[in-house]
Amino acid sequence: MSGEGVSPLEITLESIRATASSYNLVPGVKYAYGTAGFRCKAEILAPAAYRMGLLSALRAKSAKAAIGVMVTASHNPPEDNGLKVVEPQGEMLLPRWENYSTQLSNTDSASLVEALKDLSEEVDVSLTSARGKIIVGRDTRDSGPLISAAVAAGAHNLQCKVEDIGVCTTPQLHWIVKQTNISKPNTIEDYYRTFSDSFINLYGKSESKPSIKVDCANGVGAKSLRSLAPLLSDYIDLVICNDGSNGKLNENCGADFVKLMQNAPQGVNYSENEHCYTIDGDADRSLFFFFQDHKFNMLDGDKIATLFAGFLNTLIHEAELDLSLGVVQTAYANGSSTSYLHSKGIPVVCVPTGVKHLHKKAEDFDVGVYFEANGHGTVLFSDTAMEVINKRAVQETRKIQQSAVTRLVAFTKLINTAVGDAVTNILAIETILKLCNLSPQTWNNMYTDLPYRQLKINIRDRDIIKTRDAERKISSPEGMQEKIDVLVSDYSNARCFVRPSGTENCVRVHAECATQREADSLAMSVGSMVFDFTEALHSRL
Ligand code: G16
Repeated sequence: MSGEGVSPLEITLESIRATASSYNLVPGVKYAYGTAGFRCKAEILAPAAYRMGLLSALRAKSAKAAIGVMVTASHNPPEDNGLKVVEPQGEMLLPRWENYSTQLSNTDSASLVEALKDLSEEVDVSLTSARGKIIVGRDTRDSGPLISAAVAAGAHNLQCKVEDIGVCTTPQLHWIVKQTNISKPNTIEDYYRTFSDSFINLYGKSESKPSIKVDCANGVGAKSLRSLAPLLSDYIDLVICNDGSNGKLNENCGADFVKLMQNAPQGVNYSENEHCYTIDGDADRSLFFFFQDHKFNMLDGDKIATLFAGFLNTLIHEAELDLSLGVVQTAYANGSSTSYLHSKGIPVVCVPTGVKHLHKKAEDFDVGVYFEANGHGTVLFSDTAMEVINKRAVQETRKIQQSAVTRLVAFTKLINTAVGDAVTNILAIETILKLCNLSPQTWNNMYTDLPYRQLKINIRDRDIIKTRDAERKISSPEGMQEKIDVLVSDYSNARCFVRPSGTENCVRVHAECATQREADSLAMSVGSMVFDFTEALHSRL
């Protein structure tokens, strides 16, 4: 349709009608914006990706800013893919817009124009309003270019500018979106320069140059570290393992595998006491590990949180700053980590799984340290904190206080505050270990993890399980929590919870006990109870 008398809105709607027919819904597929966006088999993702292009364009128009769309399924297998939408300040998509995303992604092509018109009214933004901008990035999956193109097609239908930055890590995209919206240097090269400069500034030279091994899960983290390594080569040797040249993404390696199996990734030839890390498929989580007397030791997100919180707490006290510091965890946090933080007088808050929940809660503190046990996390500094720290850095003349506040300023620059970043967190951990003269053993011995076991259980419909109390209890189906309580009561000092995954088609069981054998046994009994319970429910339907 063209010619005189045709309104810009009609032209826009017509272009949607024309494109939508190439992205019809797949019969029987229901999309949902889960723990971290959409995630499913890549072959069925394009219709949702196209609709997310439309929705992100609308979000960009409503925010009058750049919005990010990351095409990744992170820790999932190579045949999956997913979408994470990034808000203007680098945060996760707002809950209200998550709901719109789920609704729109399930709207058939014929109803799409009407649904968009309704949505534009609801959010009070014209579909033809001034152009917004979408920045699209993707991980290394083969399906990435196709899914990115579907996102771009949706955004173009709403005349939204699309900048495809190609293969990048999820945290790089978050950082680029944030930097773009505050008109600061915002290219991938700027990212490498910013964080390598910050690292060099705080880390300084050492007599010997340590070698640090990183299991990159055969994912995009390898690309990032390869770019960073030469910039840091006078200070540390970054040894990249599982770079994707000889192995499958997330298969027998990567942070999710290591955390779940409590074992070393394949493809890393370690030396005793060497600093090793494992990151996930899109490089937004990292775990530390080392071998001592050939024994594998993993320091997870909880240990990283205690390291960061302890370091920052000391600096805040030494600098005599009046700033609140707290740690945000989820139900997966090891009980020992929570007790340890309490014993140090550091407040701890528990929220449901998902970076979006932790990030939001961490904003309640001047300095909010948030980590999931699986390695997602970062540190947030409130505007007040930044003001206080930067002002004191200029005014302070006393030696100890000045040194502490100088380190604080430098640390704020080493952290990717937009979102948890596996790569910059590695640099921050290495810096703290060096400045505090901490060996992996000393760090690890700060507290001893309670033995735990995590299981994935496949049931017919994970959505029938609803939780409460930050996912520590089941609210429905009725009677299931009571059964868990009975099973837990057979063990001393035990806890166990069950929750539906928001990224995989399974429910997760987490059990923590006094011994590994008990944790294994409790997880197994709860897992099989959940399976039998839900099967019985289905047979009654
Ligand atoms: C995503 C989220 C994390 C969450 C993880 C597992 O991580 O960003 O917050 O812990 O999924 O979630 P669930 O247990 O609901 O499957 P990633 O690294 O896969 O993007």
